[in-house]
Amino acid sequence: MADSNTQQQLSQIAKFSTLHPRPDGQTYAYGTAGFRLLGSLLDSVVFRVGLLAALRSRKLDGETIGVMITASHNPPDDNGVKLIDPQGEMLEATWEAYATKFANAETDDELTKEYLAVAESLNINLDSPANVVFARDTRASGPALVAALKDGLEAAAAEYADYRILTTPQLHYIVKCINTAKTATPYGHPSEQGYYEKLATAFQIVTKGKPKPHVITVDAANGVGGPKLKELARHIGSDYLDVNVVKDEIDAVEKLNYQCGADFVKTQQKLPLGLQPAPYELYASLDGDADRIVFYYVDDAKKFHLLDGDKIASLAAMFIRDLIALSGVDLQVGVVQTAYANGSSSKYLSDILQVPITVTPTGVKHLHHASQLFDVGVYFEANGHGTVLFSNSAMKALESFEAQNPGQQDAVATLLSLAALINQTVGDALSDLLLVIAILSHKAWGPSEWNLTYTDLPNRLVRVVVRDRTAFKTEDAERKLVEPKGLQAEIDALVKKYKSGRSFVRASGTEDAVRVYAEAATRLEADELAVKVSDLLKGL
Ligand code: 16G
Ligand code: MG
Repeated sequence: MADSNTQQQLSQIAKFSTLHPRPDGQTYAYGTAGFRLLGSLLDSVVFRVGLLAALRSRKLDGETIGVMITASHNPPDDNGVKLIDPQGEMLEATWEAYATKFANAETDDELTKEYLAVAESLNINLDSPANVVFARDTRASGPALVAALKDGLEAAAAEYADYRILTTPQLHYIVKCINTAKTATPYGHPSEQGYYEKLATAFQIVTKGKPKPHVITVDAANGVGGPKLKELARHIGSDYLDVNVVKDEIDAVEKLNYQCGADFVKTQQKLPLGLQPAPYELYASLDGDADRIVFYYVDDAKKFHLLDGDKIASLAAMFIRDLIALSGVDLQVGVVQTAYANGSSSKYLSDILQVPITVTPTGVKHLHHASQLFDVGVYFEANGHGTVLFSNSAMKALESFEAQNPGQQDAVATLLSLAALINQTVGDALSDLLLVIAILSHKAWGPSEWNLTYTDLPNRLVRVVVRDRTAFKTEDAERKLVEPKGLQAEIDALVKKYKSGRSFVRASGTEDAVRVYAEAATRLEADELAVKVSDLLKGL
C-alpha cells in the first residue's frame, strides 16, 4: 500500500499537526465563502487546508491551486480561507466535503487517516508534484495563518509561492495565468504587476477617443483594495483616469469594514461614515477583499441613490448587447441573477433590453456556472459581486471576424478589450470599477443618467432567527419554500395583496438565521410585506 515516501509524508503531517491543534468543541464547515470565523480559531483549519490544497493539485496533475486567506466584509477579528481551482474558479463543490472533514478531524492520527483515505479513494499519487500559491488580505491575524498554511504545504511536500498581500480576485487572476501559461490562450503574466498592466492597457483601449471620465471617489473599506486601486490607477495614468481613494487606512486594522465598504452601503442603504459627497458625482465602495463593488451618488436634495449589482449588470448587458449588434458578430448576451435581484431590473432586462435571464440560487459558484452557458454571460448578485464571462467560442468568433466597415471594426475591438478588462475568473471590484467608468464615458452619462435606466422597487431584507434553519428547504432558485409545509401558500396569500409584491424566504448559507426578502410598489408596502412574512416565521 503506502510506500516509504508516502509514509514519510504521513509522519510529517502528524508531526506538524501537533503544532496546530484543533480547538476543543469547535466544529467547522466549508461553506459558500470557504471557512470563515474568528481568526483566533482558524490556525488548525488553515494548516489542514494546506494539506487539502496539495491533494487537489496532485489530483489535477500538478496544476496550481490557490489559497486565499481573507474574511471579505466581516469584522476585523474574523478571518477565513478558501481554495481556488486551476482556472481561477471556486473549489469544485464535491471537495467542500473533504475540506470540512479535514477541518473536523479530532486527532492528528485521524487527520492523517483522512488524508490517506482521500488520496486512495481518488487515486491520487502522493509522490506526484503539488503546486500551490497563496495570498492574504490586510487583517492582523493574516501572517500567523500564513505560517500555519506553509506548515501544511511543507508537511504535504507541496511546492508553493507566497504572493503576500493581494485582493481575492488578483489571486484568482494569478492562478489562471499560471495554469494557462503554456496553452494557446495564456491569460496574462502571473504577477500583481501583470494584473495591473493587463487591466490598464485594456482600459486605455476601451476609452480611447472618449472624454476623460469625471473623478470618482472610492471607499476602500480600509482594506486591501485601497493600496491596490492606487497602484492600478498609477498604471492607467492620470491622462485617462482620476480616482480619489478614501477609507484607505489599512494599518488601522480595527477600521476594516467599519461603517464603510460595499456591504455596509448596500445593506444599510446609506453613505459610509463621514463621507460628504458632492451632488451628482460618482462614488463607489469596495468590500474588504475587493471582490464586490456598489456605486452611488446624492442629488441636489442630498438624497442617496444606490447603484447596486443589478444596476451594474443592466448597464453592462445594455452596453455589450449594443456593441454586439454594431459588430455584426452572431453572439448572444445573457444575464444571470438571483432571487434577490430587484424586480425592476429583471423587467428592464427582459422587456426593454430583451436579453435572456437565468435565475440561480445565491452564491457565486451558481451564477458563474450558469453564465458560462451564454456566449457572453453577465452575472451579478445585487450585493455587487459579479463579472462578465466571454466564452471561448465567443472569443474565437470575435478574433476571427472580418469587419465590413470601421463601425464593425471598432465594436469588435472594444468587445475584445472588454474581455481583457473584465476579470474572467471571479467578480472583481477593481475590474468592475473600470468597466462601469468605461461604459459611462462611452455613453457620456453621469450617475443620474445611469440610474434612470429603471427605478428600483422598494425592498426590505429581514434576518430572522429560527430554531432550525435547515428546516427551510427551497426550490425554483430559492424562490419557493417546499418545507416547512404550507408556509409558501401563506406567503403567496400575503404577496397577492400588494401591487408588484414579491417575497421569499431562504436559509442563510453564512449565518444561523433565515432571510426574508420583500419588495412592493411603495416603501410602506414593501416594509409591511416584509414584517408580515417575518411574522409567519414566529415560533418556527
Ligand atoms: C457568500 C457568497 C455570496 C452570497 C452570500 C450570501 C461566495 C463567494 N460568496 O458570501 O455570493 O451573496 O454568501 O449570504 O459565493 P447568505 O447565504 O448568508 O445570505
Ligand atoms: Mg468579498
